[in-house]
Amino acid sequence: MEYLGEVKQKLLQGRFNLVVLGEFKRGKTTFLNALLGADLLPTAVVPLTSIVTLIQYGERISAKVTFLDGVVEETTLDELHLYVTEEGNPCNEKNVKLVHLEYPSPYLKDGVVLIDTPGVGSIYQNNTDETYNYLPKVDAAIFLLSSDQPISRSELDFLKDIGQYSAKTFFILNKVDYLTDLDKKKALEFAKKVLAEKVGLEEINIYSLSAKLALDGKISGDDEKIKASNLPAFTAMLEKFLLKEKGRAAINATCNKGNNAAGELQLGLELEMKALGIPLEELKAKIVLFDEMVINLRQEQEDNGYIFQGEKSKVYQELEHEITVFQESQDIMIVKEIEQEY
Ligand SMILES: Nc1nc2c(ncn2[C@@H]2O[C@H](COP(=O)(O)OP(=O)(O)O)[C@@H](O)[C@H]2O)c(=O)[nH]1
Ligand SMILES: [Mg+2]
Repeated sequence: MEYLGEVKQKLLQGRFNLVVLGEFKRGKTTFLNALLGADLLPTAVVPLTSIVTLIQYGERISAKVTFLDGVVEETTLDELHLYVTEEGNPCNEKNVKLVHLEYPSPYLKDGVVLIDTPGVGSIYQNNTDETYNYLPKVDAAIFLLSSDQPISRSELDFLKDIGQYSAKTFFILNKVDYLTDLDKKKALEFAKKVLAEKVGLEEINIYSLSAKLALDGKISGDDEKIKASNLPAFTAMLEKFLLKEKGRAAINATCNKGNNAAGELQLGLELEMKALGIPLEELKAKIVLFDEMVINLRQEQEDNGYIFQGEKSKVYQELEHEITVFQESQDIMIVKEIEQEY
């Protein structure tokens, strides 16, 4: 519930969290680097990103590490891997909470915060936890699928969870440099079909691209590579979205968060009512027992009454009998005495 305060703060400051999500090794970090046009964040063939990294606008490049105890330290891009990767910071032994980067990219203007997450599904549970913990802060998501891997069960489950928070989710089918043009088309159609069927998404914005090719092209200034990567089709759409729909999406995402908070409250209340309901049930059972006891007591009282009445009349009868016997004996004695006298 406490995150509602954070959400309000974010809305007031005009911040918009655009979070890159997906399973590990789908190319999330490579894609962010390609979008920003520089080798900023470390990438690798093994599950690498272990810490959430926020990239905000800044006139000059800077990097800050926030630790779990609240301490903030400046660092450099070269040393970033010591904090944000599973290799440099195994199981987050350095107790890093977040990493903030500042970078002068036009995508980051107007309060856009690009966020790299460790992703889900790797053997490192702490990476999945980090990503899940970040979901409530998502305004819009860029979800990466990879064309060399079929969509997995955990990706589909994760997508259902994202839908509760994100106002808009863009899909990227990455690593299409592995495919021929015909296969690209087939892979794209297949991904769309699976997402529609399994996640129930009606409107799917899915772009096939090669983050690796785009990054190579941007670093080497090779326009042909950039064009072949298909990144420009995605960035054209993203720019339009950030310019025109970002505000509405931020409000929708805030509404989603409000709904979730209300849902949590309702669940809490239901649980509380249930907890109250247990003694109530017990009380009801006790009342039934009590009523039964009262009925039994009444019956016993009635029975005792009958017994008492019976006993009473028995005593009367005996008394009457004794009186009669006494009377008769007295009569006889009186008659005898009278006879003796006269
Ligand atoms: N062939 C190819 N490899 C890619 C592409 N994008 C990323 N990779 C590689 O996939 C591996 C994982 O990338 P990374 O960005 O670290 O994935 P993350 O775990 O999702 O952040 C790295 O070896 C990247 O070089 C791509 O478009 N094509
Ligand atoms: Mg990564």
